[in-house]
Amino acid sequence: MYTEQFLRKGLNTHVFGTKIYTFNSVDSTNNCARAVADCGAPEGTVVVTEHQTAGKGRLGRQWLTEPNQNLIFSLLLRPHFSPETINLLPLYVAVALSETIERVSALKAECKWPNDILFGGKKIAGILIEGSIKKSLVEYVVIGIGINVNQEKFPSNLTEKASSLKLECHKDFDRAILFRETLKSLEDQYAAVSATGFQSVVPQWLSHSTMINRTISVSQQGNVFSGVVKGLSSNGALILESNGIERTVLAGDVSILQA
Ligand code: BT5
Repeated sequence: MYTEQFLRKGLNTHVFGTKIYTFNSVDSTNNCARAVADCGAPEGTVVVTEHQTAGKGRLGRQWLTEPNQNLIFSLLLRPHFSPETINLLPLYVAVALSETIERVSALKAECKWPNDILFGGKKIAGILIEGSIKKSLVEYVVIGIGINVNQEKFPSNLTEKASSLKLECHKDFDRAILFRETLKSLEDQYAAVSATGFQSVVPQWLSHSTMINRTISVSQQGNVFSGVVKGLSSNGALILESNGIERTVLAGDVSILQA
C-alpha cells in the first residue's frame, strides 16, 4: 500500500495533495473525501485507495476495479464560483487527465461528454463530481477519478467497453508517478482556468474530443433521443442538431452511434 510520505516524494504541487489520506480498501474515496470535507478538511486534500468495495459511477452505477492495479482517488476543492460552474468541472478534469495520459503513455486520449476518457472507443478513465451547496454557494466539491492502469482483465460485461493503459501500451505503469503527474496537471489546469474563466476549458476539451459531427443518442431520465453533435455551449452543455433543430443537453448518458 502507498503511504502519504511515498506519494508526496517528488510531488511538485503547491496546494493539491497538501494532505493525502491513503487506504488499502474503502467503500468509495468520494465518500471518504466528503466525510473529511464535512469535518473541515482544506482544499487540496486527497484520498487515495488501492481498492474500493463500493466504487461509484454516476446515477447509482458502479465503478469496478481489481485491487492494487489502478489509480483511484478523490480530490477536495473549495472553489469560489457559482453552482452553475460545477457543470464545467468534469470537462476541466477530463482535459487534465487526457493531457497526463497522453504525456505518460503517448496514447491519444479522447474526451467523451460528459465524464469519460476513452482510447479507441474503450473507457480508460471515469470522473465523478459530487459537491455540497449551501445557501446557493458551493461549500465544497469532490472530484473522484478512476484510471485503469495495470488491470488486464475486466468483468465480462465490460470487456468490450473498458480498457487500461497496460492493455493499450503492453507495459506496466508506475502508479505513483502517474498519481503525481495527474495531480500536478489538475493543479496547473485549475490555476489556468480559474485565471481565465472556467469557460476557457470548452475549446480545450473540444480539442481532445472526437464527438463533433458524430451522431449520438442521449438518454435522459428514460427519454432517449438522437442528433449530431455541433459543439459545446459556454456552460458545458452539449449542442445537438436533430432534424434541423438545435437543442442543448446539460445532463444525460451518451452513446456514439456513428463513427
Ligand atoms: C463514471 O461513471 O465513469 C465515474 C467513475 C468514477 C470513479 C471514481 S474512482 C474514485 C472515486 N470514488 C468513487 O466511488 N468513484 C470515483 P459513469 O459514467 O456512470 O460510468 C459507470 C459505468 O462505467 C458503469 O456502469 C460500467 O458500465 C462502466 N465501468 C465500471 N467500471 C469501469 C472501469 N473500471 N473501467 C471502464 N468502465 C467501467
